Amino acid sequence: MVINLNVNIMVKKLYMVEGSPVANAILMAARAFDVELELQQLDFAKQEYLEDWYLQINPAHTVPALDDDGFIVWDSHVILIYLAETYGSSSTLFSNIPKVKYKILQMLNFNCGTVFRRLSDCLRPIFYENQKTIEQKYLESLKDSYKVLERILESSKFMAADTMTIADISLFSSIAVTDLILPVTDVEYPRLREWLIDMKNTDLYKAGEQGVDTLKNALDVMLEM
Ligand SMILES: N[C@@H](CCC(=O)N[C@@H](CS)C(=O)NCC(=O)O)C(=O)O
Repeated sequence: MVINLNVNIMVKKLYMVEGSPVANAILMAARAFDVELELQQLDFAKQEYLEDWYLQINPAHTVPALDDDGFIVWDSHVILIYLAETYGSSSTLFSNIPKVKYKILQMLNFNCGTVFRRLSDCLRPIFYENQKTIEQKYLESLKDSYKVLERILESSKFMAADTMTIADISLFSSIAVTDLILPVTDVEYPRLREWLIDMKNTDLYKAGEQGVDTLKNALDVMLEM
């Protein structure tokens, strides 16, 4: 009798907080690549992310961080690439073709350095300083991001290619939340609105929807909306 021992029993643990847009991106990608994750929620109210044990995992004290059987990767954008290259070889969400790959990396970087950072500028004062309103200057910089993405969607159906890639997952994880504080209107940003709706209609969103709802509920309370 031959017993198939080729079963993946390695533990993949994701350190996260429910509602984090960047953690949501990983939950959606894990669904896409059929990767099972054990979720470890950090208690942000108690600043668990600053505790010594977590700084050993992620010296930059951010979530998400992935521990794949002892190999630790942090920063959602890098985790997305790691999951795609390690578990998504048959998927079209990433590519080894240089000109496709660099477009994907470009847009992941745009989310990391611009869209998510601008979203954080809006959210940090609310969650860390109990502010009840979002400063106009932060909303203006979000508008600029919308305009950039609208322009990008003039020449491709998705953010980095004509098919969905991990860049869409990453940017969607931000825009699904920015939409709550600065609606992506059909009139001003028709392509971005259509992309947002298309992304919400994917099966992947089932893995991220709860996180968006959690953040929406928290914002409703904090902003007394
Ligand atoms: N570029 C990072 C950003 C991660 C990030 O800022 N996560 C927030 C939660 S949404 C966090 O952990 N904040 C705690 C801190 O900055 O100390 C990524 O994509 O993973």
